[in-house]
Amino acid sequence: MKDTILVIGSSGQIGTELVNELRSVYGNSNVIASDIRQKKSDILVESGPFEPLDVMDKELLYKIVKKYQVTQVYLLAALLSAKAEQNIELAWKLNMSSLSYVLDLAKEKYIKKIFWPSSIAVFGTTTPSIMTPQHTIMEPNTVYGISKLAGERWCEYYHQKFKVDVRSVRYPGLIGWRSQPGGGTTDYAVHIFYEAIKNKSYTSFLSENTTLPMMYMSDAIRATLEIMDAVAEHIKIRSSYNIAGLSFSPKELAQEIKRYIPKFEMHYKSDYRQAIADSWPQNIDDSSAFKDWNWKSSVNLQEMTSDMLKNIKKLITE
Ligand code: AKB
Repeated sequence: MKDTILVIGSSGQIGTELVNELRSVYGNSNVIASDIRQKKSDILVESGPFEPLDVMDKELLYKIVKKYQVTQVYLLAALLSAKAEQNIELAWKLNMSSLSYVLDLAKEKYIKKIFWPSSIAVFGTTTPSIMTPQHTIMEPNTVYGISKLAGERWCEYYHQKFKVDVRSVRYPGLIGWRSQPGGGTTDYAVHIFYEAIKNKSYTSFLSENTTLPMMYMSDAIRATLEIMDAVAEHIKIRSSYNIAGLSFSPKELAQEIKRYIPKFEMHYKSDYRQAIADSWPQNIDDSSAFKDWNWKSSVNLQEMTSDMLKNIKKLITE
């Protein structure tokens, strides 16, 4: 049987790119984009089906799944780390009920496969921060991190008890030019490029030496498709896999941008997001993902910087 895919949260940073990629693999009409908001002049709406959906509306979710006979769900809707701290009830409710509804869809055999992203936010200040292992101390102190850790436990539970085929990676901060991030602690690493091109200056809300795990969007999309394509028996970890890409500080990124824009000036003014970043690892050991499904990142800091600058310049001048 042909697969029909529902992407929940399709207007967000990952969704925008993932829907395009999935449509090129599965065909436009077999990938249903859905989001609570629909972007104006949204390319995703023009290239294939779009359904407005508040994922906390369980009835509507079930209706859409039945209408299109959906077989796979990519659940990307979530409140990210910084925004979640400002609305803890909504963050907990949205992040947990969406996952619980989608896991139940698979348990009740409406769908066959789920992708649900976890995050490096599952780690906390007591986690070893250098080459953070796959299995380690996990005591997150943000509502986002707590919801992702709880989500990981639910995924493993549903896999063990009900044979639900759910797959997950712990995304680092994601950097891409096709869409803007919203409400994360790692968002500075995208905003900096727009400000460098437009104003030749940027004020970072994280301090200069705050090193965090990051990843270029092309690698993140490839990781997502590769884990979903892998043979089920190879996916030994049903909570979520560590995946690593790049690792850099605001200062190192600024230095790299300066190679292309020599007049670029970087300033620092930390805010509440600094404490969140300080609780996260600096870099990640992703050897389990490599061993089980052959994961390997491919984009380095130099390649990412030049690609971001080239494409954002084009976007701004178009
Ligand atoms: C965030 O900053 O909240 C996200 C994440 C690391 O999950 N980008």
